[in-house]
Amino acid sequence: MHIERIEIRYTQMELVSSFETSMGVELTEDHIHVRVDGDGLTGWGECVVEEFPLYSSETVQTAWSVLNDCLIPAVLGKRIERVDEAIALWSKFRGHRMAKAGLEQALWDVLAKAKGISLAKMLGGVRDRVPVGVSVGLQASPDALVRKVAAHLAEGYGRIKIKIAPGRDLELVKALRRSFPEILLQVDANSAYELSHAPIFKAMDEYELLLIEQPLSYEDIYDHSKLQKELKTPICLDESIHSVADARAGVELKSCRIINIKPGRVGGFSESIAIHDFCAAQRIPVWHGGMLESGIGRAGNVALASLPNFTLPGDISASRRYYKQDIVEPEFVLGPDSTMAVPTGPGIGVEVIPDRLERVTVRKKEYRAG
Ligand code: OSB
Ligand code: MG
Repeated sequence: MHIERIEIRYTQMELVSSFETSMGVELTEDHIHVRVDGDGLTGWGECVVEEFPLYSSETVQTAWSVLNDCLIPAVLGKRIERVDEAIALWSKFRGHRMAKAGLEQALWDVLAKAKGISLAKMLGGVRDRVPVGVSVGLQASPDALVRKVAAHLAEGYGRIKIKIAPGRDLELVKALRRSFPEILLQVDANSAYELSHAPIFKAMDEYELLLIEQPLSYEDIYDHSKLQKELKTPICLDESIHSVADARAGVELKSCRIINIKPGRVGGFSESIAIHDFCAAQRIPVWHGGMLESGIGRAGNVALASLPNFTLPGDISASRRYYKQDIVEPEFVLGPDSTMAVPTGPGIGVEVIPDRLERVTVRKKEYRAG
C-alpha cells in the first residue's frame, strides 16, 4: 500500500463524569486521533496521551511533535504491506510509545481493510465477545462509592475496579465488601504507594480481591517483587510494563502474577501481542486496560482483547460510560454476561462520524506524500 496521506488531530472530549485517581482529576480527555489514507482506503488510530504527564511521561504535545518530526516522515510516501515494515522504519526512535501506538493502529486498520478482514482477525483474535468490567474513580465518600458501584452492577458490569490512594484504600474495600460480598473486585493504586505501606496491602488479603494493580512506583519492578512475596493477592503491573522485556523481568522476578496490557503504554499492538504470547507461555493471565478512549481506540482494544490469553475482564466499558456521544457508529454497548461484542467488519469495524470528529478537534495537520 502506498501511504499517500496522514492527518493528526488534537482532540478534546468531555467526560460524562469526572474521573479521579491518585494522579488527579480528569474532566476531559485530550488525545490525538490519527488518520492514514492509501490505495483509496482510510485507517484510524488513537494516541492515548493526556494533557499532562501524570500517568505516562508522554503528553499531547510530545506525541504531536514526535509524530510530526519523526514518525510521519518515516512512513509517508512509502510502500507498506505489513505493519512490521513501518515499525522497522521508526524503531530507531527511542521511547514515545503512545505516539507510535497511535500511528501503528491506523496502519493496522488500513492494512486490515486492504485484506478485507477485521482487525481482531488480523491480530490473532479467537473470540467474538470479550469479558469486560468498569473502572470506577475515587468518590467523595465510601457511601458515594457504594452507590456508584451499585449503579454499575445494575447496568450489568460483572467486574468492578476501584481506584485507591493513600488514606482512601482499605475503608473503600471494606465498604464494598459489606454491600457486595460476592462481586469480582480489584483495586488500582496508580503507583501511589511505597514498600513501607505493605501492611495496607496485607490487610487487603482478607477481602478476596482479584488483583492489586500497580501499587508501587511507575517504573519499579524490583520493589514489587518484595511486596508480592508478602501477599496472597496477586499483584498486577500496569505502568511498569513498557515492553516484553519488562514483562520478562516482572515475571522472572515474581513481581506480579498478572499483567495489564494497554497498546499505548507498550508502543502498539505488535508489542502487545509479544507480551500476550510471552505471558501465555508462562501461564500469566493478561487483561486489557483502558485509557478512556473514544470509539476508535476502543475498537482496537476490543479487537486485541479477543486474543486467547486475555482471560480476565478488561477495562473496556460502553461508550456511554465515558462520553455523551461517541465519535463512531455503532457505539460500543455492554452485552450479556458483562461481555462486549468484537466488531466483525473490515479493520476496526466501526465508522468514524466526520462531523462528530470535527466538533472535538482542537487543531489538525495534514501531510501529503511527494
Ligand atoms: O491506570 O488503568 C489505569 C485511565 C487513565 C489512566 C490510567 C488508567 C485509567 C483507567 C480507566 O483505569 C480505564 C478505562 O478506560 O475504563
Ligand atoms: Mg492502572
